[in-house]
Amino acid sequence: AEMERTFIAIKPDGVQRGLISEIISRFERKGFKLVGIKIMVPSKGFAQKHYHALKERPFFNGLSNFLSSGPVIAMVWEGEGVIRYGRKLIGATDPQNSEPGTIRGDLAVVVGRNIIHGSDGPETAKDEISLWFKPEELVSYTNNAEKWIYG
Ligand code: DAT
Ligand code: MG
Repeated sequence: AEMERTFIAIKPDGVQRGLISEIISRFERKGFKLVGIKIMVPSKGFAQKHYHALKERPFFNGLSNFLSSGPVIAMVWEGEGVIRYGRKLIGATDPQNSEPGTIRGDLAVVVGRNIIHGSDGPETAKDEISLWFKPEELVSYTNNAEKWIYG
């Protein structure tokens, strides 16, 4: 299997709304493997770093304030195709356009409160994982179900 890793974060709205276990369970039931997880309140500077690619956008300041407004669940998930498929589980950026069955489609209404972040490609996955996690915070292990998930 072509294993890869992606960075997934439950934003402060998802945490406050009690959606942590709901969101984790969707990745877990799919067959992806959790290799890193922590709860933290990012500083505004940290949030700006995370969203640096969007610094010219009009919503950048509000977005950075929002991400730093409360606890975030930061995670790294591993699996075949997890970067691209994680984005499918999450759904479109604007929940008004997210399909039913996706996390944002089922659980969110407006773009400014879309409850979850996921890396959008291999490069951003690498950058975001190293921004949020030290190497020793990530755990490599064999899950016994893997042979049933991957054959
Ligand atoms: P995504 O989170 O789907 O990768 P993105 O990287 O383009 O989307 O934007 C990051 C976040 O910024 C997004 O989850 C919500 C916020 N955002 C995006 N577009 C926005 C807009 N037009 N107005 C307000 N917030 C927006
Ligand atoms: Mg993005």
